[in-house]
Amino acid sequence: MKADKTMQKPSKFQIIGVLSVTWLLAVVFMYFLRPAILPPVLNLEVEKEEDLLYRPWGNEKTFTEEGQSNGGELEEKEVEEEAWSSVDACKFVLVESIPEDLPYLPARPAAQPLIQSWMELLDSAQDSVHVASFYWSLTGSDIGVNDSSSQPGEELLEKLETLLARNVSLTIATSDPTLALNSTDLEVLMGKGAQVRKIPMKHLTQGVLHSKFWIVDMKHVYLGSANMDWRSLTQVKELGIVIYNCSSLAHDLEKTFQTYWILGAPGATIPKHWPQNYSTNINWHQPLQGTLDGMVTTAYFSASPPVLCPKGRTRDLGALLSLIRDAKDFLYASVMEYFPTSRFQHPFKYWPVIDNALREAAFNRHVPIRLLISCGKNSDPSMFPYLRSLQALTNPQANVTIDVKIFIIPVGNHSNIPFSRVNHSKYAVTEKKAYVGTSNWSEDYFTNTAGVGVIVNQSSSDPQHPAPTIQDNLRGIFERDWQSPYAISLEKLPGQQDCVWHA
Ligand SMILES: *[C@@H]1O[C@H](CO)[C@@H](O)[C@H](O)[C@H]1NC(C)=O
Ligand SMILES: *[C@@H]1O[C@H](CO)[C@@H](O)[C@H](O)[C@H]1NC(C)=O
Ligand SMILES: *[C@@H]1O[C@H](CO)[C@@H](O)[C@H](O)[C@H]1NC(C)=O
Ligand SMILES: *[C@@H]1O[C@H](CO)[C@@H](O)[C@H](O)[C@H]1NC(C)=O
Ligand SMILES: *[C@@H]1O[C@H](CO)[C@@H](O)[C@H](O)[C@H]1NC(C)=O
Ligand SMILES: *[C@@H]1O[C@H](CO)[C@@H](O)[C@H](O)[C@H]1NC(C)=O
Ligand SMILES: *[C@@H]1O[C@H](CO)[C@@H](O)[C@H](O)[C@H]1NC(C)=O
Ligand SMILES: *[C@@H]1O[C@H](CO)[C@@H](O)[C@H](O)[C@H]1NC(C)=O
Ligand SMILES: *[C@@H]1O[C@H](CO)[C@@H](O)[C@H](O)[C@H]1NC(C)=O
Ligand SMILES: CC(=O)N[C@H]1CO[C@H](CO)[C@@H](O)[C@@H]1O
Repeated sequence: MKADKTMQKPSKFQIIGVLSVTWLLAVVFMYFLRPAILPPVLNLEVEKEEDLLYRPWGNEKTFTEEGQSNGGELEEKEVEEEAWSSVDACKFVLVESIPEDLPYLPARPAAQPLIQSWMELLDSAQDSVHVASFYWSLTGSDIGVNDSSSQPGEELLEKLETLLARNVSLTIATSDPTLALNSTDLEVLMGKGAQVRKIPMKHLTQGVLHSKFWIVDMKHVYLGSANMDWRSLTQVKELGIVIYNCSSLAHDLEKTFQTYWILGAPGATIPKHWPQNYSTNINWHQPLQGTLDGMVTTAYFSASPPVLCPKGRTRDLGALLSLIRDAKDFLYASVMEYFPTSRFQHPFKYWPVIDNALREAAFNRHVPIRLLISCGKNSDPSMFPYLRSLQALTNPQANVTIDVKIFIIPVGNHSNIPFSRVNHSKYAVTEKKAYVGTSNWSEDYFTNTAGVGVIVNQSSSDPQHPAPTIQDNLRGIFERDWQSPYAISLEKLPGQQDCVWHA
């Protein structure tokens, strides 16, 4: 991989001539030699949307505008240095929140209750807790609601305060501006010694910090759809993953946390080149790999937007597209919103990157696809035509299947609680991999918004006694929801309460 090395170090040579020669050589390599040596599925970390729009799967494009390697490339030596640490057990557990009063959702299969896992993580903390969250709103009074379902959130806030009393440090990165204008959670915690930085993502990228993850004692990790919001514990459907006893992945995610932290310093700007110590060599090309309980696990984190991906970090979009491209037997995805457009940049722009990948998987490779999308009182009904368009591709004669269902959580007697009773999960699962992320599937989430994802592949190392893998468990949860009475087909949408279905 000699040419790759040349690509990684051009910044050392300031002479333009050298740069262009290197670039030319590299282009020659990328276009003519590399496809011959490497498998044809490597074009994941695509730099420019034009590439995605017009040549989604064709060419190898691994340069950023600065002419730097996109960092997916690795040197064997580096990889050895960061091999799965021998003390790491790395146990992966799915966690979820189910809104109160869903009597027809089967009790099994189920992931661990999120609130229980969060409380246990905080109880176990001895040294440090790092939290990245879009916003904080852990008490009912934040939004003027007096409801018993806010209690778990309030208990969580108290638990965080006791953490500080136990001399466990608490470091928080959150988005600025915030949604939760009335919340005093952060002031309360700062008063007790928490370190807090508000990351001005609007100023930096015209986006928000939408990531939601925890790093506990630099060895346990939580990542998922839940905000630090009491409604995420009792009123919103959420899905996440906890990785226990895994310092290698915790240290890796900490690098992403540090990208936020540094941008929260007064006057900070996004570095053109992130310093070397923010780089990673745990990524799509080279996930971490380990064996525990007879299970071989590979895993890596992805991040967005691209400007917050130092060298080596796989972009969230690339991770998602690779998952779709790899799928063979099935692809099931649950997302809150589905728009093949931009959502926040005006005028809205068509952005069929994920849409095309789904259609391609269904049409070219006959992968059966199921999408479970949420609808609540605050949903935007203009997404339904896009979903109907996807579903219209279904053609049994051609063995093409794209099924869409809408998950509607009955509001019931919870109408006093605004912006809740929706499915907020964001995950996808194939026979090969599980992806748990924080992004809605529309353009902005991948181009301006800070988000993270984790991609896990497990396989049983003991074919005699195969234990269920993360993919099996996530598929089970998806099927539970898909077959529940809360999942409504697009045709039956008109007339449904608790969902804004009028297009
Ligand atoms: C802030 O609190 C006031 C008083 O409780 C309430 O009326 C208002 O709706 C709250 N604002 C938000 C954004 O929740
Ligand atoms: C909240 O509601 C309970 C009963 O539902 C009541 O006892 C309590 O006083 C209320 N608290 C506030 C702050 O209104
Ligand atoms: C916390 O640290 C402070 C200062 O180092 C010390 O005085 C105090 O005893 C510690 N408290 C606990 C519970 O360890
Ligand atoms: C993490 O490791 C500790 C110490 O080896 C062990 O006691 C604990 O059960 C492990 N946690 C999980 C969730 O496996
Ligand atoms: C990288 O090194 C700088 C300078 O020592 C330090 O301030 C920063 O926190 C480090 N970043 C990471 C991700 O380790
Ligand atoms: C449809 O495609 C799937 C996936 O390639 C394949 O397993 C299945 O046998 C095909 N069915 C028919 C009827 O061709
Ligand atoms: C809300 O409805 C659920 C069942 O639909 C019921 O169990 C619960 O008691 C009700 N709560 C209130 C406050 O009415
Ligand atoms: C998803 O999109 C909706 C509508 O644009 C937005 O309100 C919500 O915050 C987004 N994301 C989350 C929380 O994933
Ligand atoms: C998943 O892991 C197994 C064994 O660890 C490996 O053989 C397989 O190639 C992996 N699959 C993917 C899609 O990475
Ligand atoms: C608790 C939570 O994250 N709620 C979100 C539900 O979805 C709405 C948008 O429909 C968001 O604004 C809320 O933040």
